[in-house]
Amino acid sequence: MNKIYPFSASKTDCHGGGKVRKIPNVCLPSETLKLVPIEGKAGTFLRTFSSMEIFEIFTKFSSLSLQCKLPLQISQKKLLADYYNVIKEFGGEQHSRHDHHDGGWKAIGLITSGGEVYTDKFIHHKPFLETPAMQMCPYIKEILSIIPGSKRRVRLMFLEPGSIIKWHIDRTDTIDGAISSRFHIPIITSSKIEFSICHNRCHWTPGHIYYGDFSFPHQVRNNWDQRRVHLVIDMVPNDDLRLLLPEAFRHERGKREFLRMICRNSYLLQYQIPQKLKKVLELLHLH
Ligand SMILES: O=C(O)CCC(=O)C(=O)O
Repeated sequence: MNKIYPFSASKTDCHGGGKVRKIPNVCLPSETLKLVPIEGKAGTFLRTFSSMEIFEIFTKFSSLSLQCKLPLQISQKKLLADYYNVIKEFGGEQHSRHDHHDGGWKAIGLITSGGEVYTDKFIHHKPFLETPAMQMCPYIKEILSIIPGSKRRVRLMFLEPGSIIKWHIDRTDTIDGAISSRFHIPIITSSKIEFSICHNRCHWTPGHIYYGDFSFPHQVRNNWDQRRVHLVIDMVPNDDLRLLLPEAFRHERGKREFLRMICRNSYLLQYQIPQKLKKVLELLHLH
């Protein structure tokens, strides 16, 4: 964590003809400047905020919750059995948003636009269909049948050891909208994974279904020495689905809408615009 060290110095350190004189701090020679850590509550506060992104500070200040658990129990054993069936036949293919990861983010599609295992984008006029990999997942089919509403993409998603999913936003992935909402069921994971949606630290564990609002900036770091595996289910938002979320979470919709706009703009300024400018400069340099 970053340390905050304001400059401070003694007022009697500057010497003039052997006699110690009191002079203002501004003319002290640099070797007399000392770094003093700020202690107490102010120090803790500054250290915490200096290590955060601006959008994290907004959601932390307003105590905005962007994740919750659904009241449904999942059998970890049955889910693992489906996963092992699938990986006997299929490997993962890299996520097509290469700007969002370092190469270690992969997926096997169980429901995709068009029904091909390795299509991870929505293709206009191609409906969401089960892929051949879904035939190996009797338990996942059972889970999907108890979550109310239409399914969009359903994927087994991997994050390889040491890999990173960089801060990014998925604009339309929110239960507050009308297009898509994302649910995760961890299959293989560890407490060493660092997963954040703005300032919310997501310690998601197997045996549960979680909702996360991925329309806010989020990132994942796999600091573990094994592959992290999640089942990721994208659903068309609907009221039955919303009723599965805790009441307090549902009631924060207005607050989320306001902060979503602020966090998106902060993300654009901090990440997206500089990245785009860099690309333009690289192109100009090449030609
Ligand atoms: O795998 C995760 O936990 C993050 C997922 C993610 O970044 C995404 O779905 O856009």
